Amino acid sequence: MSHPNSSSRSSTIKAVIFDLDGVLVDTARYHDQAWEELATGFGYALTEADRHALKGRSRADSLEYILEQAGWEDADPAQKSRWLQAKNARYLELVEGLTPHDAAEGAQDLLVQLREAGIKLALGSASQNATKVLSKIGMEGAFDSVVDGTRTTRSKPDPQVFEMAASDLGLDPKDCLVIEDAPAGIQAALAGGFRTIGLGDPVVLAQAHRVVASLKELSLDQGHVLFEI
Ligand code: B16
Ligand code: MG
Repeated sequence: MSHPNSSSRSSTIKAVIFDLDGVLVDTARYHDQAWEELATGFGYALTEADRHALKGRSRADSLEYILEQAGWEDADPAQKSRWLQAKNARYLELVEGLTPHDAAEGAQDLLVQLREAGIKLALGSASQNATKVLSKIGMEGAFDSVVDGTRTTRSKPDPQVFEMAASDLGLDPKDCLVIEDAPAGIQAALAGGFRTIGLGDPVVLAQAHRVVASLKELSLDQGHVLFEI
């Protein structure tokens, strides 16, 4: 049975748009840790559901979400700004030691295979630290388009980040595949008319056209059919 979001005629994709944190590199855990330390300061313990909800959201939206959960939504804007700076400073400390060895398993091979197959590559990340992280893992210059939190004005689950990437590439969303680890990212891609692969838990990412546990499962050696969703 086809996915409810599948078009009746599937065609081979022309571009893959990669999320960064949690897809190309396991920095999602560093975002989690930095938010957890901050929230502990309010006396709020992040839950597993909070972690999933925070993934893929912008820094400012993430803080609003946590403050709402903690009952602190009326916090002073100047204090919010200090918290955002503190969270980012902690995140930057945590990613400081990243090297190309920290790239997700199978990521580098997949980028090379896609490039050799003539498929365009883009990054679609909410992070304002994306170029720094890309450079640390040796992926600067690997993409035809980089859309990150320094370019977007709307946070996932809004499709803006992926729409900008498709526009940069001159492609229609239906010809692009988005690979995401966050429910908000899958929702964003579906809202924009993209095809989707979720990376992670099939229950959490049930809305995706397909879910894999590792990028290694997406080798083109297994045939282009993998991308004909
Ligand atoms: P920053 P992605 C997202 O990156 C993260 O998933 C999310 O947890 C984070 O809050 C957001 O970037 C903003 O990151 O604070 O570095 O600007 O998954 O969209 O690549
Ligand atoms: Mg992510």
